[in-house]
This record gives sequence, C-alpha cells and structure tokens, in this order.
Amino acid sequence: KEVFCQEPPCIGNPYLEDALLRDYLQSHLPTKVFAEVSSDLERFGARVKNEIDSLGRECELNPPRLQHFDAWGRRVDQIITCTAWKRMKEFSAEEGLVAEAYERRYSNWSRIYQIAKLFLFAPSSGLFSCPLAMTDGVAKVIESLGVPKLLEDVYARLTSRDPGQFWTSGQWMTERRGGSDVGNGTETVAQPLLDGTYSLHGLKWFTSATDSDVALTLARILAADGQVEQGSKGLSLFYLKVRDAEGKLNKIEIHRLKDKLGTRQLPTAELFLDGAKALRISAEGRGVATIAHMLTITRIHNAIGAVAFMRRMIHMARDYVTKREAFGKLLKDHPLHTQTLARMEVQTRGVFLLLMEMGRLLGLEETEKATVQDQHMLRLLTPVVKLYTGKQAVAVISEGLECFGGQGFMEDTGLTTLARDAQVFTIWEGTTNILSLDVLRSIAKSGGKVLDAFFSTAQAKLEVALGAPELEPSVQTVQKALHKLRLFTREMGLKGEEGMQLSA
Ligand code: MFK
Ligand code: FAD
Repeated sequence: KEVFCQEPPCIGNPYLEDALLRDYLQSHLPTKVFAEVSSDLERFGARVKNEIDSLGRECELNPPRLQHFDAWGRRVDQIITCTAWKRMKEFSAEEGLVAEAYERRYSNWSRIYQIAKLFLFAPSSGLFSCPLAMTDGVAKVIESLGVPKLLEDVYARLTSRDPGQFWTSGQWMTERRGGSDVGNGTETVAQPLLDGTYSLHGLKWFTSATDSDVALTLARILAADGQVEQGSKGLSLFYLKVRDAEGKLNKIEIHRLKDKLGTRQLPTAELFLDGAKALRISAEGRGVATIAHMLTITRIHNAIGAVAFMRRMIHMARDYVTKREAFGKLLKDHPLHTQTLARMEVQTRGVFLLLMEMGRLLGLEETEKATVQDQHMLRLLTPVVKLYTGKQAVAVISEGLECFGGQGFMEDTGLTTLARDAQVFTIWEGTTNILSLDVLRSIAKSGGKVLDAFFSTAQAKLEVALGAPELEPSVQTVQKALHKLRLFTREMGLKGEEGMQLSA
C-alpha cells in the first residue's frame, strides 16, 4: 500500500497570485507606466519563485558567524556570511531595489514601483530587506542634505545598479542605555581631529547588517574643555566607512553577534568604536532631526516587510487548502476554515492599501508634487502605519501557522521563520508606544494641522464612497466614528499637553 505523504504548499509567482496588488497598480498608475511596471514585476515574481526564495531559506539555515582571530592569532573580527546572503546583495543591485526610488524614471510612481518590488522580495529575501531599508534611508538623508560633494561617491554607490559598485549601509543609533530614548541614552563621543573629521568613541548595542560598507551614527561632540552637551540637542550625525580598502575595520571592534529570537539571517552586532574615523554630516546638535529623514524611510520599509509577510502566509495557507484533506474533504470546502482565511485576507488587504497610500504620498513628496495636505498626511501616517502593520503582522502570521495544523510548528517547513521574524516589526525602528508618541509629536509640531489634513482627506473619501448606495451603511458607520474622533481630538487639544498624553 502506498504511504501517504502530504503534498506541500508552494509559493507560486507572488505577483501573478496577488490580484489586489495588480488591481491597485492598474487603477493608480498611468497606463503606459503600468504596462512596463507590470511586465517587470511579473518577470521579477518568477525570479523570486525560482531563484530567490531558496536562497532566502539558505540564509536562514546558514546564519552569519563572527571570527575574532585568524589562524595566526591576529584580531580580525570578520563576519562570515553565506554565499546566498552575498547573492542577495547582487540581486538587489541588479534589480534596482534601492536605485529605482532615486532614478525616478516614472516620476512620483517610482516609489510605488519600488515598494511593489520590495513587497514581492521581502518574504523570500532572507532578511536582506533589512540592509536595503537602511541603505534607502541613508540615501534619503544624503539627498536631503543636497548630496554634498564629499558624499557624492557614497550616494552613487548606495543607489547603484552595478553589483560591483553597490554599497549597503547600517544605522547605528541604539546604545546600552537607550534605543527609544536615544537623546539621553547616547554616550558615544566624537573627538574633533585637525583635518576636520572626528574620531568616535563608544559602544553601539544593536547594529544590524554589520557587514555593510558604511553607516550613519550619532555622537556628542567633545568640546575643547572636555565637556559634552547632554540630551538630544547634544547629538550630531556622522557618516563612516566600516572598513578601509584593505578590509581592515575602521578602529571598530565587533564584540559579539547577538543571539536572537528571529532575524537570525541578519548579522546584528555589538560594536565598540575605538576611535573610528567619521565625517559629521549634520549641523552640530541636529543629529536626531537629520536622521529623522532616515526613520521615515525605514519605518515604511518596516511596513512593507510586515504586510508582505502577511501576504506570503496567506498565499501559502490558500494553496494548502487546495491540497490538504480533513473529514473527507479538502480544507477549502470547510466553511469555518475559509472564514478564518477570509478574516486574515481582509486584515491584510486593509494594511496593504494603507502601505500603498504611504508610497503614493512619499512619491509625491519626493517629486515636489505633494500638496501641504499630502505632506501632513505622510508625517501623520508614517508612525501609524508602522505601528499598526507591525501588530497586525504578528496576529495574522500567528493565525497563519495554525492554518497548517502541526506542520505550522515545524522548523523544516520554513513557515516558522516568518513567525519569528515578524516579532521584530513591532520593536525595531521604534516600538509601538514610541510611535504613538511620535503621532502626538506630529500633531503638536504642526499645531494640529496633520489632524485637519486627516479629517478633510477622510471626509473627501467618504463623499466619494457615498456615491455607491451598496456602501451606504458602512459609510455611515465610518462617518459616525470619524465625528467622534474629531470631537475627542478637539477636546484633547483643548486640554493641551496633558490632553495629548491622554489621547495617546
Ligand atoms: C524589513 C526591515 C525594515 C527595517 C530595518 C531596520 C533595521 C534597523 C533597526 C533599528 O531599529 S535602527 C534604530 C531605530 N531607532 C529608533 O527608531 C528610535 C526610536 N526613538 C524615537 O523615535 C524617538 O522618538 C526619538 C529618538 C526620535 C526621540 O528623540 P528626541 O530627541 O527626544 O526627540 P525630539 O526632541 O522630540 O526631536 C528632535 C528633533 O527631531 C525635532 O526636530 P526640531 O529640533 O526641528 O524641532 C523633531 O521634530 C524631530 N523628529 C523626531 N522624530 C521625528 C522627527 N522629525 C520627523 N519625523 C520623526 N519621526
Ligand atoms: P527601551 O527603550 O528600553 O524600551 C523598553 C520598553 O519601554 C518598550 O516597550 C518601549 O515601548 C517602552 N517605552 C520606552 N519609552 C517609553 C515612553 N516614553 N512611553 C511609553 N513606553 C515607553 N538599533 C539600531 O540602532 N540599529 C540597528 O541596526 C538595530 N537593529 C536591531 C535588530 C534587532 C533584531 C533588534 C531586536 C533591535 C535592533 N535595534 C537596532 C534596536 C532597536 O531599535 C531598539 O531595541 C528599539 O528601538 C527599542 O529600544 P530599547 O531596546 O532600548 O528599549
């Protein structure tokens, strides 16, 4: 008698399987742009399925390791990564996963195109999506500074399509005393040197993708009397190369690689800066405000990862229902199970549309087409979308594991990687509470204008929806909720800062 073996779920071409992504692009992009972008995404989707996904799995199975000494006792602090991880860097350059956003071939639509591509790539990327997020963020900071002469070469490399030229960047903000409260927690000092550069001294407690070529980091400038200014006003932003042309570390010691719940593919280290040579790239004391440009980008990337992981889990679960039988019929024919899938689908569609809205607004801003209202919406929604997608990803992916029964708990299915890695989306790039406070910061700094923008955008969308009679009951529900929210925020605003804290 033939032994039963369950047919496994498979991923398929993630572009062709994602009707909502295709519909979104078709209904938003100009026809000619859609035709080009769609055919590239179809090609790329096939590459994700046939080449990239198995390399991503290899990254998980061959995590990076740290070699402190060479055979002859020399301190080398070499991070050894697998071939698949290195291939991811090449793919990223070839596919223009950062470049596309800066070349702006399709004007404001280039961001949406890049986001769609990253969305297909992220769950198969072996978390190479992390260095890409930071690389994109650093390119953004440099662009916001007007690409100064000294940074022209690095900008060109971060946005290059040539694997031989392409560089990735790290983002070293967190120290032992504080990852949220960077302003008070940063102890690293920058000693001015005669040639106008600085030497950095301190310990960075979390540095992901430490095999990157360059990094941005924060430090306090040491005054001639040996004093430093405390608080966030004492922080400046620095650019540094991690290694010199011979591969020798820039007066940096890698203390250890972190032993993590997830993101194991990613080399995350503790670094001791023992005189690392660096360039100051912000005005003195403007480090946090300058790196905020990076935070906007990396937080959007975080949302891309979160939503893409949810989408991947659902693709797999939907494939599985056509293959797995229970109680004499396929899972797809059990209404209770399909209801579970439908709920996951609804949650994922909702956050997908939020993500695309972020991309649309960012694209407009980067091509100077954004209205003041668009700019307010981008500022307000960035922390909201980051925090909400992070939380939803954990919930939906956990539900997704259950869709596979016991197999969802098995390491060699690869499904567990998605669950482990999703846990980080709520922590890095600002925890949920820190982002809630950032929402309040955006309201306070704009004198409430971001909320006005939100309410008038929502109102305009509702008016469009009112034109469709079948939507009327739900439009009315949303209208009532919006009215309550408007009253609530007005009341909180009247109560000043304390009211703002309460509304958090
Ligand atoms: C798929 C993978 C995707 C992602 C990969 C990521 C890998 C890397 C992982 C990391 O985690 S990197 C580290 C990330 N760290 C954080 O996100 C830090 C979390 N903490 C915060 O965000 C705090 O809110 C913050 C450090 C910004 C608080 O600092 P301060 O100095 O106490 O805030 P303050 O004084 O309110 O703001 C200083 C200036 O920055 C102000 O400008 P002005 O001086 O001009 O008034 C603020 O308006 C500005 N600012 C702060 N947050 C901003 C911002 N501007 C725009 N957007 C923001 N979000
Ligand atoms: P804390 O700031 O100590 O927070 C602890 C808790 O207190 C959280 O729940 C937080 O929400 C809450 N809290 C803090 N302040 C407030 C407040 N005012 N109100 C309400 N609640 C509050 N950092 C980098 O700079 N570069 C990296 O490359 C990087 N990579 C990372 C990779 C991984 C896998 C992980 C897990 C972290 C990484 N980080 C990196 C660090 C990450 O950004 C921080 O861990 C994160 O910002 C939180 O900081 P913290 O760990 O100091 O937590």
